[in-house]
Amino acid sequence: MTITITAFERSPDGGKGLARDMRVRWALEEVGQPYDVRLVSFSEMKQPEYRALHPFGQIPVYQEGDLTLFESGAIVLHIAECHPGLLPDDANARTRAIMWIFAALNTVEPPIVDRDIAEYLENDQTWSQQRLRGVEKRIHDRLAELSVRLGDADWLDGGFSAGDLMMVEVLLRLQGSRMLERYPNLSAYVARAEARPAFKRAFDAQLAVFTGSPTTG
Ligand code: GTB
Repeated sequence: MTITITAFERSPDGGKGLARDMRVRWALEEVGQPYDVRLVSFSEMKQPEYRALHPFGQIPVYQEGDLTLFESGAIVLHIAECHPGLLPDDANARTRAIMWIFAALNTVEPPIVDRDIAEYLENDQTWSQQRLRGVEKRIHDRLAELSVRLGDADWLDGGFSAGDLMMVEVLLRLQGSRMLERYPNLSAYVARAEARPAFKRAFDAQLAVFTGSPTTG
């Protein structure tokens, strides 16, 4: 059955892979599932037809037969559960990998998103620098804790899993901030993930939207 995802017609990041279609593309590449991409404009995302698919008018949407999903975490989990490659077979290890997806989205990502908001949307406010410092402290607390847990392991819990995919996606949003540099093991963790052929294929596919090449994964 054909899988179709939505992505920005023009991502504000100019193809750096920071929009949330990237994590879905990467998961599909990891499990070897081909997919089509429907590019949408900001105005199209706010139309009733699109909101019928995604109530918040955002990307990504995932469609497969009569299944329509929004929320990148739910989409990646669905892909991981339907195809081998992103979740371990052992039941406990599988649940722990899912736990790491939630940890990435619920515990690590929120202050990172807050930082982008403080830096780009609130920078004209008198309190923005103070806010930025507070948010960066929260991020460093999380990174330090994550760094201790990862230690010198390659991945968070055994082999590469959807939990690592999501955690790396979240950490990648810090690129440009230099915040990861203080944690050599986290920097190496991200680099290790970026070196995966599936990551590269996904990255190139989203970049191709900007260079005019085909957008099918
Ligand atoms: N919780 C949802 C999920 O995980 O799927 C969040 C989805 C979401 O935030 N989608 C964003 C969107 O559609 C794109 S990814 N925004 C349009 C809108 O809300 O109107 C967030 C994003 C956008 C741009 C950059 N960037 O340019 O660096 C990075 C991340």
